[in-house]
Amino acid sequence: MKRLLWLCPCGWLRSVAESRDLEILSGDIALLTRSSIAATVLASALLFLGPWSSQARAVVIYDPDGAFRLTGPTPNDNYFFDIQGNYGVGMATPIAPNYLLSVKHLNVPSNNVVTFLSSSPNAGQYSVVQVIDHADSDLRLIKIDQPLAMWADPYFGNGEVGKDVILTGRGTQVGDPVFLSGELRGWEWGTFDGVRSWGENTITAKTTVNVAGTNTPALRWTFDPIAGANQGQLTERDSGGGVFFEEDGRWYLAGINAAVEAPFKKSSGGEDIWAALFNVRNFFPASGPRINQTRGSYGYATQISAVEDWLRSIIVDGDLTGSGSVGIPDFDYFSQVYQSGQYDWRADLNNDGVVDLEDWHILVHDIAGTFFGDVNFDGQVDDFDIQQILASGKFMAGDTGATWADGDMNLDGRVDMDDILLILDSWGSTASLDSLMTMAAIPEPATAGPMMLGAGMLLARRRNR
Ligand SMILES: [Ca+2]
Ligand SMILES: [Ca+2]
Ligand SMILES: [Ca+2]
Repeated sequence: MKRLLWLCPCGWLRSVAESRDLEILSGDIALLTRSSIAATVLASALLFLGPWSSQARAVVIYDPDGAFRLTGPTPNDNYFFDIQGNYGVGMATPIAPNYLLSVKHLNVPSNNVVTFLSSSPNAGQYSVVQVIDHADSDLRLIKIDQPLAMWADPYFGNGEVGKDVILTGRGTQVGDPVFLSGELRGWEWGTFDGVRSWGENTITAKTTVNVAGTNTPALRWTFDPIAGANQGQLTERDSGGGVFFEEDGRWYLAGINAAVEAPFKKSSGGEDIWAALFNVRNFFPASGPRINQTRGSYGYATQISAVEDWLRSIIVDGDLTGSGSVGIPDFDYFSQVYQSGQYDWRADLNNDGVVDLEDWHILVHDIAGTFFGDVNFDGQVDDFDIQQILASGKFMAGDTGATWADGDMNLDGRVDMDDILLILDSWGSTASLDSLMTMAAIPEPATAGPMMLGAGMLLARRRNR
């Protein structure tokens, strides 16, 4: 493979001259994909050598302008490009209907916008109404004015190291190859064009990097010379792009692109080389002694799991639909989450790792400030609620997909005596017990008797408290 790289005419690599005024580990960064370059080189070489069957990456390989990045589609039905918005020259990733994560160091004005691709379920432009910068990392939380259709699950576990990840960004084209003592070591950062790209890598360490004046908790990977694996590295202006991995069939946002190791010098005090190197041995860093290790350059993303408490303190507020208030739509959303059995961190209101009826109680009582049975959401549990339940016609009708407004209080899709028990527990002083008894008497005689008895027992219990 390396021999083929050597033999290859490399005239296809773009020659770029661009001013570089970035500081180490604080510049805007971008992404290029090494193996696609290697594959292109290999393909070029093989074309001279004999018949060549095209590969899936051909669309990238043979694009004359961005030929050496994977510019799409991304894996999983373009998920990674659909879910992210453009923010300044970088990107932002939503983690709730109305909150996105990006980076401080892009210095995007606070009144900016986030724009999604027209192909995305989130398609359109959203106004930023608030930015909240994290005090001890490069992260910026962005609040927008309208709820999105799709967002990512942030990763709050402890298992990042060893995970294969998807890197995403909007960075530069690929520049000139970089040689040291005649040996290919990587490629310079090319022209910035804002085109999105993606690649793959593996998280190898948790560390901290100095970005935006903070010691940012970070996930680290290396740009390894692995052909055919979409091995990616960040370059200029990929800041804010998401780093994702899959676990148990679900994709998680593990990090936000923050920094990349650059520049390098061929001699102490020599010219800065802004490049993605797959072997940094015998180069000099921006300052300091010659690097003795044989390794790829490092890339870094801010570790989302390190800021879980911060995110929860802002986002986990019961407004599950991102409407700006808490009400029946949030109850219905919670019901969907609960019934699906899937974990939604925003619905885990007591932060115990599960979404269950304890969270439901917190949402209805503590956050929304109402009671089970207040189906018309006026703060009272009374005759009007019972009338609404009766009018919906779902009482004792089996599993009808009933919602809060129908009278389903325990989130099983039915309106039955289990719900009546919950309603009895919050029965208001203005309510008429007759209406509740009328309701409980509706079923056929065969079942009405025990139910009446049950209701009577509960009422007795309640009075005795
Ligand atoms: Ca919980
Ligand atoms: Ca009510
Ligand atoms: Ca129910």
